[in-house]
Amino acid sequence: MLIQRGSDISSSEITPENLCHNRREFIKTASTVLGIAAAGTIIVPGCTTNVEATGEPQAKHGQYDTTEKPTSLDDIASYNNYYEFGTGKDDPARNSKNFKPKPWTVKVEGMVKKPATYDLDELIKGLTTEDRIYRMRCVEAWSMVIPWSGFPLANLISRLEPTPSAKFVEFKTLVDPNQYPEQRRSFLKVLDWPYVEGLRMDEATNPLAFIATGIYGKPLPNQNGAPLRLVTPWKYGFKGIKAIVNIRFTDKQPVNTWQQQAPQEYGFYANVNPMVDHPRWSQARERRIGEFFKRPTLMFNGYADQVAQMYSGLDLRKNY
Ligand SMILES: Nc1nc2c(c(=O)[nH]1)N[C@H]1C(S)=C(S)[C@@H](COP(=O)(O)O)O[C@H]1N2
Ligand SMILES: [Mo]
Repeated sequence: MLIQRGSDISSSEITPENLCHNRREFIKTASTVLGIAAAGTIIVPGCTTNVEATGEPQAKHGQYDTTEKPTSLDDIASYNNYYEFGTGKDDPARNSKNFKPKPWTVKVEGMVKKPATYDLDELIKGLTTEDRIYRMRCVEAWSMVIPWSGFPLANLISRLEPTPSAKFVEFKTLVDPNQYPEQRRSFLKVLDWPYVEGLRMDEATNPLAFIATGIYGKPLPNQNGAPLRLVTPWKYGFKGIKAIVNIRFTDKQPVNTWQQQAPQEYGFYANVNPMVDHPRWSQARERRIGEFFKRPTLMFNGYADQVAQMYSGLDLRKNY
């Protein structure tokens, strides 16, 4: 199989893009030199996105960050898939205004040395927060570039100490009909609740697998999965389960929600693959939100260098 490598991504506009993406450094420097309080919105010349300078110490441009222009916070937080709040793209923003991401508990269970119901603050206390600017490719053939903050899933997993028998990790979203309008329906349900996702253990501990708690250096908007959601940028967006309340370690491959819903259309792996079309549409191209023309979709969403080796023995046509 031909695998397009991350380094093949067009670098035509790398200079202006770099200028924008080194904006944190730019803002810090500008703030110091010009004596601007590092708090308001600073518009970096030549960048089309307004950038918030939070005054928080920010990590440097990291090895996993894309240099592409991030999608605006406005688009990231107003064009969503979160069926618990409704199936329209604007339903999550509208219907999640009163959602309560705090207090929050996460139940850790299964093949793990430290099973417990943790308060979220306690669960993630001491984990170092990082920024990751990742592409996100929805199976519906649109994409965004999102500057997440959070921590590698591997760091959380290692503190929970799964036993050697654990081969997969399964996640579940909150069930709360008081907060999620779609969970109040007793017939014509759009999905079976809770929303479930899973990863093989090697995928879950791959350095790219990330738990996001923020976007653009601010807490995660409710519509994007507050207070914590999974991010696996080489997989279709539906693997990125939101508002996680349950983490279970198991030796059996989990049945994720979309696979259970339509097994002929969605599988467990959901690796981005431009050569395997969805039964009802092509996956060869995608529309970047905010852009007009479609662009080619890259194998593993451009992350082949980091993830391809995990699937070397796997027929990616069968294991879609
Ligand atoms: N609980 C839950 N998680 C979910 C979904 C959902 O409907 N419910 N939708 C998924 C899909 S299809 C996508 S593309 C991403 C969208 O994430 P975003 O709204 O933050 O861009 O969330 C994923 N996580
Ligand atoms: Mo999606």
